[in-house]
Amino acid sequence: MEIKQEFVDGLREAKSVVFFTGAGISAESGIPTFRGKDGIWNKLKPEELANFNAFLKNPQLVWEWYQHRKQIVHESKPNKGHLAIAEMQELLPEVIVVTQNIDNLHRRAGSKIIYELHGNIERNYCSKCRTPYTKEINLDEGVPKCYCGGLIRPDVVWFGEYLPEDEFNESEKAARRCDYFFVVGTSAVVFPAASLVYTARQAGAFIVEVNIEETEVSRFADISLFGPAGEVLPAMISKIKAE
Ligand code: BV8
Ligand code: ZN
Repeated sequence: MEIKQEFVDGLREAKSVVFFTGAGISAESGIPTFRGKDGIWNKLKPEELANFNAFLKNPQLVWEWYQHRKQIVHESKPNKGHLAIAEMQELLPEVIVVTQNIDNLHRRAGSKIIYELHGNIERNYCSKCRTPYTKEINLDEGVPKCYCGGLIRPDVVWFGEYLPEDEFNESEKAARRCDYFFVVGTSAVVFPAASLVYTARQAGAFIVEVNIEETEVSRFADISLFGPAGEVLPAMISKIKAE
């Protein structure tokens, strides 16, 4: 993948940059993506797991799936792609992360402004009264319940559920304001999150795709940098830093 000097020169002058990320940026941390060849949906269909009715039908199964994924996240650490995005904060005036990921790796990498569109696997709340639930989850005692009797659920956005309003509104504002909108490691098939790419493009942002293969976004991107995010983003950083 070749990173053109004129692109780097332009990026150096950027006032605001958004990194819109998906499961692909965490792949090199050992967290399986959703739709790739090793994707987790291949084994388990989203309809069966990532929706509220599936949860009501079989809360134990859905909880086991999230506890399994949380285990993987706890054994993972931010990779060079996450770290490069965090480092961009020292090089440019405003760097905003808008992520579909629930793995908390951008925060652990040191990114400061992060909008989590699909929630965070470390947080839970009561499905009835919505009170946050901060106790340790231990499924040996069965599915955790709130004092009100409601089932405790992970604080993630399931299919058919609305995205957190503030996070999405702030993300739309950032997409409208930025000079560069990076689309990193996402198949861009899940809406309304993916609509941010088109919002940014309509507002005149330079769209940069970072992926290992073509996606829905490729034909809209001003440039596509094909390669693993953990290689492409650090390479871009070193070019920005080189005089
Ligand atoms: C909504 C939960 C309004 C947390 C996820 C029918 C009824 C209701 C809604 C719909 C419907 N039909 C369509 C919809 C809309 C639906 C949707 O978009 N469906 C799609 C699949 C068609 N959206 C919703 O339901 C949303 N809510 O619309 O509410 C509403 C309300 C009521 C009624 C109607 C409408 C909610 C969507 C959120 C769903 N929750 N996750 C969790 O368990 O994780 S989605 C899931 O997909 C994750 O959040 C994930 O982040 C997201 C997107 O996937 P990606 O991150 O892109 O991952 P993927 O594997 O797909 O791609 C990885 C990419 O990385 C690939 O391109 C690969 O090439 C690349 N890659 C791999 N390795 C690397 C790499 N790139 C770089 N470097 C590497 N090393
Ligand atoms: Zn409750």
